[in-house]
Amino acid sequence: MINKILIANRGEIALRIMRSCREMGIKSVAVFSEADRKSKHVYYADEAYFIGPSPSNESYLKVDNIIEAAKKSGADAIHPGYGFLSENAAFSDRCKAEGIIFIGPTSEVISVMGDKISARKKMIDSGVLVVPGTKEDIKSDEDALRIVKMVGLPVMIKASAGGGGKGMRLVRHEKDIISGVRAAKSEALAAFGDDAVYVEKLVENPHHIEFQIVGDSHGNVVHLFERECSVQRRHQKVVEESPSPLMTPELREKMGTMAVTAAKAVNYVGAGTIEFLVDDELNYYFLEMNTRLQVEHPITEIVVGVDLVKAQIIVADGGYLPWNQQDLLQRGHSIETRIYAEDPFNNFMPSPGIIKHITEPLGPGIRHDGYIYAGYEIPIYYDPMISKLISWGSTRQEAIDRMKRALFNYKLSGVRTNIRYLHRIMESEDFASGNYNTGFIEKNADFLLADAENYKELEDLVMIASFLYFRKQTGNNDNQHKEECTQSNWNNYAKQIGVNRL
Ligand code: MV4
Repeated sequence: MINKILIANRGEIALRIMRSCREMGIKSVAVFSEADRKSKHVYYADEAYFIGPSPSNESYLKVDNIIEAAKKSGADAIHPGYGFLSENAAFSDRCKAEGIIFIGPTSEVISVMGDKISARKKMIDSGVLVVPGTKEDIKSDEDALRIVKMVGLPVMIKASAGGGGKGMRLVRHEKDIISGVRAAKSEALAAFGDDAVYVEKLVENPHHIEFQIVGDSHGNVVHLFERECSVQRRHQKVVEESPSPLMTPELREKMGTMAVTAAKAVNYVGAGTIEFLVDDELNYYFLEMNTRLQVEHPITEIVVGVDLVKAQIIVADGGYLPWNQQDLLQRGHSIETRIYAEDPFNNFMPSPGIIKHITEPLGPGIRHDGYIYAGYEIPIYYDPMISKLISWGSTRQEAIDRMKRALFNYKLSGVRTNIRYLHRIMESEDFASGNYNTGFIEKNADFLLADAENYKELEDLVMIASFLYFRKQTGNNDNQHKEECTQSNWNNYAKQIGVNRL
């Protein structure tokens, strides 16, 4: 019986997991780095343990420190969230060796799926459609020429240890084969310490569509339908929606069944995601499997009406899946937008700093998974994602309208964010029509940034208003902000943004 879970993560996902723990009557244990002493997950948990300096390789990635905290707290299980140690086979193994339940798959499954060549082999042998290409890695220049010509140009050269677009190279012309393969190999070696690369035929203008699956330790696997994740910038997802506007009932049935086949091929236990590339003719190909809970899991929860974290905990504890495939239905439409502390008008530079004011959007059909609060300083050490807005509507249009309303009502100052940029995505013709693919961001780049000057002015006004409000509230006596609330600093600040008199 799981009574206490250590959450080996931070930010919004740590809070998300703790919320399910609380509903289940399970105690939660937080771990935190130096920079996260005042993070919300530390306050929300029943207990919290310090695990090291701010850089994640000295804290959230330090296996020994996390295991030590788990032992001290008497936690029965560890939930890794996403990122950090969530897809680390050695960590899954270590938990097992220490008698702690790892809420995720076994190290064997993580290893097979983490190595993209072995994942492709496994899928081919199980009858899952993969992108046409090779089963073997490229060992020499001769291999490169032979294999690429066999697959047929144009091709993608991919790192076996990669995934998510890292160490990937497009080759369109014969003269670029050897240099492309060599470059991919050295990039892969530098990034992953493993230079194995493989070849796939290029899928032109693909959609990225993924299926959520959950398996239990009794051999049951279900899928929870799809998420359309084609709105990406430099292999970072920006907006996701479910159902996919591209999907037909027949295609959904076929891809869902294939996702279950893929999971069963590795006796998958836990929540996982099968990623597919889908072309305009609705040909679909297995791309990768992610062996963790994903950032965009809420849109599945909203449309299907489930709690994926609860399901993860139940199956990790040896329980049965809480649903049969025929119980699971999609109802209405859900969209997620990822809020980043970054400046879209300055090449998406991260914008860490102290949150001066935050008004979170509420109301019908809106869920906000976040962790920041007024006075909190967003650390420079971690991912700049500060929250996720998730909308639900009975139709796609209603989900879009609610998302626009929530983005409009989301007021945040102290750091720059991509909120206006996300609003522009909702306003674009391509998104509104649902007629878009992975080329969306590039195709709409000018439109998405078009109102930079107007918006900056507006943002500055919000900054001034919230700064004044903040001063009034704190009366200059708040220690953390005492310095920046002095009159001279304020005058300086006002001058910088071109305001001489208030
Ligand atoms: C591809 C592809 C076209 N053909 N593979 C990028 C991230 C990684 N998960 C796989 N990626 C791609 N693999 C073949 N054979 C195009 C992409 C791709 C992409 C995929 C999903 C979402 C956005 C993308 C943006 C550029 C390229």
